[in-house]
Amino acid sequence: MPVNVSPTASPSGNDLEAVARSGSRFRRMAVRIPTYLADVKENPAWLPMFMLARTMPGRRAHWAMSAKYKPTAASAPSIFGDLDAAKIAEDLRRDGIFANLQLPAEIHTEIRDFADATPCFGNFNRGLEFLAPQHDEAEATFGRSLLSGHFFERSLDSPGVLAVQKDPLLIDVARHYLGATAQLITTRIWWSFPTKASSEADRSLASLDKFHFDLDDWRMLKFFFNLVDVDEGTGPHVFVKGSHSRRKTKHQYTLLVGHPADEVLDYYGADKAVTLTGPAGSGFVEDPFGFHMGTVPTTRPRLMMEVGFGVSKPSRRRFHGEPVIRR
Ligand SMILES: O=C(O)CCC(=O)C(=O)O
Repeated sequence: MPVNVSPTASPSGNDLEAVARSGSRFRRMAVRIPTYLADVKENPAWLPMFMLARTMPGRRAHWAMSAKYKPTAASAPSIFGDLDAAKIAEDLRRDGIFANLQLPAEIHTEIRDFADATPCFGNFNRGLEFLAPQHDEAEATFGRSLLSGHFFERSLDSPGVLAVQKDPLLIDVARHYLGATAQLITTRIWWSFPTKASSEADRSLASLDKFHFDLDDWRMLKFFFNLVDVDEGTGPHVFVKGSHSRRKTKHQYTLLVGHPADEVLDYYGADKAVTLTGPAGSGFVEDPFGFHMGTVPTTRPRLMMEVGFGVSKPSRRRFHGEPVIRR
């Protein structure tokens, strides 16, 4: 069954705004500075991308210069069945999102079992290692709330994760949308947990409860899969349709990628925000230059998978979602 794309009723604009406004602008930028420095050190070409890819003229120029994809052979068989990559890319160009993917049961079940049995790292911190079913005990042991649990490079120890990452539909859609140079830049699985007192910095690091756009490459595409049943209480992903292709000037000429919910919803349309609930295995693909966010689960943990594509050399550290830790 596909993911449900419903206009976002919850969390409400007001709730979102209250969360998105917490934390000063300087604090929000300061949190990211070590990440920026590490990125420019690893790849100096990151800097022009970081400055210009947020502007519509910069993006359009880069897109215009890119090599177009000309498929030569028929698509190879896919675990997603008979989906048309060119048609999905068309939907992506119009809406910024396509939400009708479903993983076979044996694949999402294997990944779920793997994620229950393999230790993850809390709040992106390799010092906070625990098993997801023991989340409450881990919070007590570490004496702090654990909002997320990442697997980093361990993600690739799951055969199900590898099967999804390598599926021919993904690269086919990515090439149709991003052009001939599309390449894999991320593969990660992670938990988000209901937790009593997460900090604004932890939520910001986990991309939760704040509309933002991604700026890890000139052009990107991300496939996401809900690996457990996701409803309103499980911290669903939210995407603002159409926000990938038109941009308020203020959202182009700023260093901040996160913006208050009222500002985002007023400009791009509250009716354009869709909440991606759905059964285990449901998935969607989005252009993450569009405004999006995860939300903090309130009832049950969410297990999520992401496979990302870009057009530049991938960052070694970000490949499995690892930010620079500020501790
Ligand atoms: O947890 C989520 O659903 C959001 C993830 C996200 O914002 C991202 O990967 O950029």
